[in-house]
Amino acid sequence: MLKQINRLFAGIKLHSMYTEQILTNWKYRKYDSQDNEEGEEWKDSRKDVSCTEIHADLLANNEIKDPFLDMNEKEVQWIGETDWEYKNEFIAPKKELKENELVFEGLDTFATVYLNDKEILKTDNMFREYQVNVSDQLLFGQLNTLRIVFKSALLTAKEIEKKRGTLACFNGDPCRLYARKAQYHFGWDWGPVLITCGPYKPVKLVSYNTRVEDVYVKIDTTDLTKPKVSVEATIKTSSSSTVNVEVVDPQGNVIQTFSNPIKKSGLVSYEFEIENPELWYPIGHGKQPLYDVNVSIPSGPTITKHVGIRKVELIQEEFAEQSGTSFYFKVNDIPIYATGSNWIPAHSLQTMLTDQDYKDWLRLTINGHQNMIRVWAGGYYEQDIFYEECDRLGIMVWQDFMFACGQYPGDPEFIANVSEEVKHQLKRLRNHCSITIYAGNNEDYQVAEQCGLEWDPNDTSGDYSNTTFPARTIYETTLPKLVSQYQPDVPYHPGSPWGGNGTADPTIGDLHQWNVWHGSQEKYQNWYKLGGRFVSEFGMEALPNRKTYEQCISDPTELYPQSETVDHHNKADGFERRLALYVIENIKVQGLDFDSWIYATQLMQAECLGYAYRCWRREWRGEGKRYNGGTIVWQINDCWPVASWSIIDFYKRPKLAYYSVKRESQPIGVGMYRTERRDGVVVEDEAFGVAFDYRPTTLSIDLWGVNSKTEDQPAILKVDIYHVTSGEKLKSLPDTDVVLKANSTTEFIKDLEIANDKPVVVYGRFVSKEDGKVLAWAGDWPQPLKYLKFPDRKVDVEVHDGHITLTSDKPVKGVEIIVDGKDTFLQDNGFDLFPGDTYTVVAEDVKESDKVTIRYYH
Ligand code: BMA
Repeated sequence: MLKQINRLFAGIKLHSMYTEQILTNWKYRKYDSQDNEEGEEWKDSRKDVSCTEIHADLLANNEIKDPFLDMNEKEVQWIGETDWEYKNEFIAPKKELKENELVFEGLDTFATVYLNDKEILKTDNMFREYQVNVSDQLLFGQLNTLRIVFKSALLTAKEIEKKRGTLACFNGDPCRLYARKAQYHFGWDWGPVLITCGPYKPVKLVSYNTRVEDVYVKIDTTDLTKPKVSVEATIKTSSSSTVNVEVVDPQGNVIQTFSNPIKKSGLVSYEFEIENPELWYPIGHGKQPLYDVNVSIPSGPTITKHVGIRKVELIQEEFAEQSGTSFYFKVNDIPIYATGSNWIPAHSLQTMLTDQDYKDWLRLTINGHQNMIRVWAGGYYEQDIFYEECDRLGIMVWQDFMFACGQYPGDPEFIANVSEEVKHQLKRLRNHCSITIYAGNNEDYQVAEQCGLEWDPNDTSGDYSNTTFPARTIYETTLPKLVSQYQPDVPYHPGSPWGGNGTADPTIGDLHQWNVWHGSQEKYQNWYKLGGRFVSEFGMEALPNRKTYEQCISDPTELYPQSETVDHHNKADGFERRLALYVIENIKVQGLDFDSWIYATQLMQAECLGYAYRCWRREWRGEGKRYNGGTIVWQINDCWPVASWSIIDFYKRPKLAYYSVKRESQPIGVGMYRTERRDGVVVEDEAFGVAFDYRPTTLSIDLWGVNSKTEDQPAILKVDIYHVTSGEKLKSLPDTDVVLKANSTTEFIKDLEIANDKPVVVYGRFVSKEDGKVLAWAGDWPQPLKYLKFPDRKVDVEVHDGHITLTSDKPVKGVEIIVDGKDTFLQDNGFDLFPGDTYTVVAEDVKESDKVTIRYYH
């Protein structure tokens, strides 16, 4: 018993005026409403875990097969249709402190909570925190039993749906729209149906006389040289006490202290200015200094907020030479081009993610030269560690509110529930300087358009509850009001996409460009025509790494491209046809063996996404001409092992596209684009051999430089032109002195005509004027790649500790390095090689003794 009591006390933080006990070691069982007392036997939940979910517990106890393996997902559907019960037995402290609260940081989702068999709470929103004062129910100094019944979210949502009607949506069972629960649990076009439940965030018993409930460090950055800081602490107290505030600069020097007596609950605030503060910048534009603000009460815990001082603005201004308005961010008055990714939950069961997983993912993000991540609306408001890392690393966060692809309700009760959710989340997130924009929803306006809901843009009354698009009230009234009240320093955008003349307007607002893959299934060579002011979604699928399939498919005879299990691990509508379409249009397939197909889809995805970044980033043309302000790929990650649009798979293995996006997002880059013309008219789709027009075409090249730094970059521009088939160098342009203008693109070559009688690859690079080092390089290849032949190539590879070097005698496309038998992170992969260059790929874990194989396009 002593041992058990020790274990029960393990999570307690003790201060004489304050104790906090996080409940761990839950028990669970199926809930039986008829025979509750003598229901099934209780089973131990995962040991020493405070946040859990039913699938994770059943898996840990071998009660179910791994839903990620093979097609087991189908066999675990009963879990989501079952009611579950969790129990925690804990010893409460002796009654020494007046107030005793149970704080539920997150319950997923339809829960009824009993303390010592008395109902104390009912919940219906996993994104809210609930606090219950239990001073009258708690057995002080004794064993208490907390029991939580989780009703099946699927069946509960279906019941509501039956009463209120089926609503329109893309992805998942439409009943999900009635459940304030992570929407991807209901299945998505990249995610399994795993409708889980449980105390997925900490449940804690807090006892106190006085406690600091919340701290907001509000910073007015109107004058960046002297920002006004106000530390607002929300105090709950039943006696008099003192609040202490201490402000520490990034070097660790205490720069402000305050100490004030308090007599009652409420808000206390302290105001001061910081002269010439150290400002926080997104990565690539400066440092990420953080000030610590410590708030405490005597013999209570200290609450620390790590805050960055920065000003963020969303710039939507008219152009002189184009219609519409810009859409880009300024941080501390500096325009920032956003290159980034969309983020989905990194696991179907959030509690199975570790802090290290989040750190790894965000490291991969910045390693890929990405400076923005969009927390997409169908998952969660992410865990604290996610935002802490973004603050630390300098990643701007585009934060959606959690409404995705649907016709959500908008009645007063639903709005009241959502308002509580949003207040809680804004309070939780508002000290994170990485938050750069809030957006109302994902694609709900698109649902309105496509499903013919009532959406009259001229109706600005603010109350749309009597229309078939009632949630417009949430996006256009509730949310902007709450953002301006709780976090006024961050811009709000009603939806993603949103702006202008409908969601597809390329001249105003952001755009989800899905006419490659979905929609009209354009060729990806046409990305240049498909851009917008800020492309917050676009993507292309590819299969994950072979090792990933070997991990999630146990039957080796299923490891082929069209097997039922491989297909099960792809949730996208029509994926077979669409993948085939884009591969067949572009890549010569060597065979339909698994490795060749994986490589073909990955090379195709890499080419496709690289093109998009290249074309749209070109439109960052400097002051007054920032026609495109950002490119955010769908999607960086996966929530299980699957073939999807991700550029890194579930097991954190980058696909080749991760690297093409990385190359196109470098601070200094070469951009190139070729145009074919017939009689001076641009040949578009016809160039692929569809047309019956056999008149000769001319070929011309544009070349530009990209510089995201705040200083001009002088360089020497070198351009070589090679015949692809023979590998012979046909021509070199004279070296030119150039200057890549700061924080913009600079055009250097416009419509340079080159002979079009053979397939040629143009190899462009900027080299440093000082030491001749290559600053950036790129190759522009004839399209489509499937027509090209690469006879007699010879690529030499040398493996050293920490790096691999490669040389080739002729131009080579899409070199993939595979380190046999281990997962080694490579700094580049899937790149091209040109004769005369020795290309070094850094790979920290690689050893000279490792066996390395390579493959390249043909
Ligand atoms: C987007 C997203 C997701 C979806 C993706 C791929 O528009 O918002 O809903 O997974 O398309 O279809």
